[in-house]
Amino acid sequence: MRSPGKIGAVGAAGISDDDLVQRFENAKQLLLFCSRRLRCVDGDEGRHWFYCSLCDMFSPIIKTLMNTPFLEECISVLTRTPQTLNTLLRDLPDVWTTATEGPGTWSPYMVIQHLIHGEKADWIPRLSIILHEGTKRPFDPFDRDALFQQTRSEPLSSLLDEFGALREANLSRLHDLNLQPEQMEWQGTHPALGLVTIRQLLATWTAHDLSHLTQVSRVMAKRFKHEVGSWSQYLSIMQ
Ligand code: NI
Repeated sequence: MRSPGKIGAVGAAGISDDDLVQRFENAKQLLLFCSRRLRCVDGDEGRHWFYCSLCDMFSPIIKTLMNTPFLEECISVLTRTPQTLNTLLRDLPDVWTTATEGPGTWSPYMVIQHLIHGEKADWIPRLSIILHEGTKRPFDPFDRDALFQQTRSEPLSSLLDEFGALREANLSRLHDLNLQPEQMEWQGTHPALGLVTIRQLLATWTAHDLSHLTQVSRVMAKRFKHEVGSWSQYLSIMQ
């Protein structure tokens, strides 16, 4: 294995255009097959060197390819959300999972219903519309209250299972799409917001998970707003 220091020397010595093109192609292959194992080890004008532990080799990556780490950042959170909610909520007494912040607000149970709806109707379907129809066809409106019109009676554990299975299937589809860096800027038409990009859609999918994790924690904490007494003023989540 060559050391990062030696790679710096290779870069300083310069390489032919043909060699650079070949290395660039190698880098793209690395990104396709080994993106979880890539580690940035050096950088210089317009290029970053990456080391892949699977291939035991280094490759230069032109900065325009740096979108793929963004995709990995999204996937690293999106993968964890079902297990985070599972750990937090499964088998909790119903008083925690059915609590709300008052009339018209959601309980943790309802948040899971909403996340299930998003997996079915929002993220991947909208990504698919952008990929296949671009800006021509606006996304179908996402009715965030529609699912609550049909009351679901199954236990929360079933909903957690369903959310986990849907998320796993959607991340598998995302992986199979093999999105290329330039596709991150492809645009679609949101019915209310107008033009949005694939990059923004994926970032929103990720931040939306984190937003609802915050919501679940807040709803649960507020059950004890009065129980904590004067300490309430020290807990920002109670405000
Ligand atoms: Ni939401």
